[in-house]
Amino acid sequence: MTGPAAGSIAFEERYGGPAAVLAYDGARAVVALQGAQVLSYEQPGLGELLWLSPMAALGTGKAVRGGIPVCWPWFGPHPQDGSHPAHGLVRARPWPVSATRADTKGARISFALTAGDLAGPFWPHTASVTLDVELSNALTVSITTRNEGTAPLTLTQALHTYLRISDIDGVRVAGLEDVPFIDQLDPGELKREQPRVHITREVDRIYQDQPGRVTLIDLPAARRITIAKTGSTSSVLWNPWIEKSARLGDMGENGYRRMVCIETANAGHDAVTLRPGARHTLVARISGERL
Ligand code: TA6
Repeated sequence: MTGPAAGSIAFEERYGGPAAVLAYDGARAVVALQGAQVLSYEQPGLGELLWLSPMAALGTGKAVRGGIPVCWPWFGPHPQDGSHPAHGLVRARPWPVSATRADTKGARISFALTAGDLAGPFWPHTASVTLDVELSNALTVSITTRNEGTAPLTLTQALHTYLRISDIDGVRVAGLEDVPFIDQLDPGELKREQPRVHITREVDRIYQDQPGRVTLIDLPAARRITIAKTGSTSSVLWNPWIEKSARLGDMGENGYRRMVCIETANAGHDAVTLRPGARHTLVARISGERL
């Protein structure tokens, strides 16, 4: 008679850098200290749910493509100065571990960057950020921003999740039907698409005013992956397709066929403004199930 499942956390070297390996009841997640970036999430009976570049390497000074990169405190190009790094300040830097917990409920690791850690030429604000990764019967990632300054702070952000799929032609995305989106490939008027999304070319869309869950249905793999969320009113849907994948150089052979990004965000018109002393939390809960 075995007792209740117990969570565990071990620190190991992965992809050339330090990472935390969380385990619970047959599930496993790997979180790099660089970028507080989830690199892997395996669910029992379903296998790996996240896509990771075959060239993934930590410690290069560049963000690793894949898993769940953290885009903060801006999403995409810097709103005022394109010379700033895309997708913010924190996805390639070390995050200090602030807490860990492993018990019969699961395994959880917390990271924190203080306002002092973040101060610098690209970020003239006084704000801190924490990120929690919790493994239980799902993978829950939460990011909390605290405005510790005396002026309002406007924030865009995303948990830039790369989902692993069997093949791009066999998947559909549900939950975005008829939701207005910014087409990053053809900016201008908001667009809408009625049916479930079937990706047949490069897509780069910021869905707006979209607080609900998004589900990726993978027919050949007979599984669905659902991203439920709170504190987020944007979802970003991205697949680089053939030409952009070649330009990126770290997608691997036909990598575009094996991944879809469904990102839990506040971006585009959905920027968040925090009064002095206020805080905001965005949560993404990723879970898979058999069809
Ligand atoms: O989330 C979509 C996007 O903004 C795309 O425009 C593309 O740039 C992608 O992110 C990846 O960005 P990265 O800087 O990681 O190559």
